[in-house]
Amino acid sequence: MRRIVLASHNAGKLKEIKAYFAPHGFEILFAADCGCEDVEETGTTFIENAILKARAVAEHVDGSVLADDSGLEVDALGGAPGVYSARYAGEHGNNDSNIDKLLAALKGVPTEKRTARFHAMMVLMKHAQDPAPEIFHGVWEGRILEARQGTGGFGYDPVFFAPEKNVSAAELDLDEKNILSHRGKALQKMLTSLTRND
Ligand code: ITT
Repeated sequence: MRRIVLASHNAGKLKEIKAYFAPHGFEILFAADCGCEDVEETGTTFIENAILKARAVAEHVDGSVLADDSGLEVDALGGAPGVYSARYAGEHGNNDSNIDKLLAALKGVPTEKRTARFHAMMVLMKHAQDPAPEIFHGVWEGRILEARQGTGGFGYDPVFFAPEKNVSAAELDLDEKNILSHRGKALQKMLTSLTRND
């Protein structure tokens, strides 16, 4: 069993990443359970923030650390909320207010102009001084609905329309979301890399 510490305090991410790796013999530990504090995300790009998060946790634990910096890029909003996705409406992690703000910002924008995508930038660091962390990027193309649909997932899932299935991301089960999502695609690249020499 190989162990990887996830440098995240987001339970939604942990659930998806754990489920993805479980059949492949990887145990994913939550940084929150290792007593690691949340680091301030001062970067203006996903990659900067992912590296900051991974390094902060790697300084406190032995072994590999994985960080996931992710977010939503909405074309009609010039790429917002982007790296500010978790705190778009002010309070970090308030999914309900974030969605309300997004729907208000897109009020009156026609369906064809509501295009958006999720990004997941994953950084795998062997230790805090690792000069060459591995980077895996996944993208999920879709559009923003006019109202919430479904109760699964987390974050913006209820308003993210997944064209592959004609439903919102919150109407997919965990395994379906992991096949289609930005996170699932980044994890697939990571798994390929981790198992290349097995
Ligand atoms: P950690 O930094 O502790 O990992 P966080 O929630 O602060 O948790 P980010 O800074 O990467 O993480 O922000 C990601 C935000 O983007 C997240 O809070 C959601 O609002 C949104 N997001 C990312 N992936 C998502 C997904 O699969 N479904 C819905 N929303 C997602």
